[in-house]
Amino acid sequence: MRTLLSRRWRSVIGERLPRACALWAVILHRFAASGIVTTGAVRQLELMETDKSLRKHLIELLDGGHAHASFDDVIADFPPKLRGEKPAGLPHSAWMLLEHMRIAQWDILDFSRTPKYKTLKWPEEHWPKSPSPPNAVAWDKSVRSFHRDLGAMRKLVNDAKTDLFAKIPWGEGQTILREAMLVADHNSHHLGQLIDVRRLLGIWK
Ligand code: NI
Repeated sequence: MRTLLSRRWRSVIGERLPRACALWAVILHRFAASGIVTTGAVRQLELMETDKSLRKHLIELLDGGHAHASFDDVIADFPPKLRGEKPAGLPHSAWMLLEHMRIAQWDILDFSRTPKYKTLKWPEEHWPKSPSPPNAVAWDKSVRSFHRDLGAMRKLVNDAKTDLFAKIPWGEGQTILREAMLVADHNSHHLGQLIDVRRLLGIWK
């Protein structure tokens, strides 16, 4: 069907409006129904809204804390003298879990963005050698690195130029979508263990 708008204006509506709010979806649907804009432009808008929504959900998943305690809730006020303690019956201290989370997250981020990515050796390069941190500076450094790498993963996911579904060229079928979910999943798993450690040490609220 011939539309009432010129090709130029149809392309402006098709390309620029998708960046505007979802209300345009409703308005454009009306326009499409009356033939003012093409259904292709509406489809493009819907795809962009879906893409935006998926990125938003992934960021929420990475941030955690919606259905359980957040990283900061568990780590922030961890008493220095208990950071190397393995509670009876559990295999890990808080330091071991914190470092393992940091390393794994770094590893996944590194794989996601580095063509020359090199696999870490399991398990020796995934866990710290000692159950206790060498000092409080090392603990703080690990926490800061964790935040920095999580921020980098969020940025990668939030970047409209990142194709969440494209196969990572140096991988074996993995996508950024999969890697972001893996980070969130791995963090959530070990955060639960950290809460158990705190509970058994008598320092969980
Ligand atoms: Ni793990």
